[in-house]
Amino acid sequence: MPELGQALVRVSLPETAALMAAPTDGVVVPVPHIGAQIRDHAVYGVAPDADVTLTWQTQSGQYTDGTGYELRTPHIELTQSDPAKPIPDGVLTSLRIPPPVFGVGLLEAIPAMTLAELADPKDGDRDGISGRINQVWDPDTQTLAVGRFGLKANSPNLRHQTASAYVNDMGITNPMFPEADGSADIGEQILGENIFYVKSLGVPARTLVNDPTVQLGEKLFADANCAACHVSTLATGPSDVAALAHQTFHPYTDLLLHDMGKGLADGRPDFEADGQEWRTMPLWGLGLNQTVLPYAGYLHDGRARTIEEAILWHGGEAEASKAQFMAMDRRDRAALLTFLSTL
Ligand code: HEC
Ligand SMILES: [Ca+2]
Ligand SMILES: [Ca+2]
Repeated sequence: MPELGQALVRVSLPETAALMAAPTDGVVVPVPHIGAQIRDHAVYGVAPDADVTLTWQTQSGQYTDGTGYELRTPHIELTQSDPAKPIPDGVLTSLRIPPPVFGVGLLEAIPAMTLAELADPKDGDRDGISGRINQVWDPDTQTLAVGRFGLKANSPNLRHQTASAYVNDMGITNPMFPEADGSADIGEQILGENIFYVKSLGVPARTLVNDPTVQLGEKLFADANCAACHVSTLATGPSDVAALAHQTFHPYTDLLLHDMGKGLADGRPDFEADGQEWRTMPLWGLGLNQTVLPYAGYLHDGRARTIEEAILWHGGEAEASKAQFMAMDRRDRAALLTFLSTL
């Protein structure tokens, strides 16, 4: 899939009551012989899980001022030549791009209490926004924990996130996800060093903070209620890394799940996240995404080619914010996008 670079496809079977009772799996029921993720490449001598064909469907729309735009939706088709790994009818699929990994040490050190205070699952203040915490399984502690990482917040901490990336994205077994006989490709030391590496990756500084256009954009961001989900300022609690402890920082996320409408739905639940819910994406460093990776897209599956398209895809709890963006004149839209690109 050259257009998206490292895009990957998560798969699972529709949930069954029996499996839903097991908190370790959430509601993700792995596909027999394949697991929960398609590996469309493999090392020499091993067949890939399946081939993934990606096609795009485009649709056009208009801002209130009549300016036109075009959005594209991805469609994936899985084809299987290996009869030993049949793809069952009704398989649930979810196309994903890998999110940036800087700043995650700060996100991990936000006290769970802060996230609980930001959550408003029943929309008690009736602003149309009902963020909620994903409760997920932590294999280390064998308990449910607050989900923070992953596009549906299905991972409780960087140890789990890193270990599951090793096994799912690269097929490398490790102390948290070993082989059936208990052995593993890498040990505690390599896993630990990698966790420390992502944990300590710094966040790019904001630029042009005194520029009048950027300041206008920041005001419009607040006016359109974007900050109800993309929370600008949070603080860490204690941390085993001194540099991460008690820091005030600006991630532009609440780490909570929000219903983003049918347009962005993948229909594939993950723990308590349903098929329409996604974790608010942090917006820090946004303007550098395509500097780092020129073909990087936005949103969970990279469908948005620009920051502007990413906003136009917002629906569900973010419908009112999107409507405000669509009603802005050309100058205001440009100012908001300029602000976002300086984060
Ligand atoms: C109801 C909560 C909510 C509101 C309000 C909201 N967003 Fe979002 N935003 C999200 C979620 C959730 C995602 C991730 C969607 C996905 O994974 O596909 C997201 C993704 C984004 C992205 C893509 C980031 C990336 O790295 O790909 C941008 C840009 C963005 N939002 C900007 C805005 C702006 C600007 C506003 C106000 C006009 C806004 N959002 C309002 C929840 C919200
Ligand atoms: Ca609310
Ligand atoms: Ca909700």
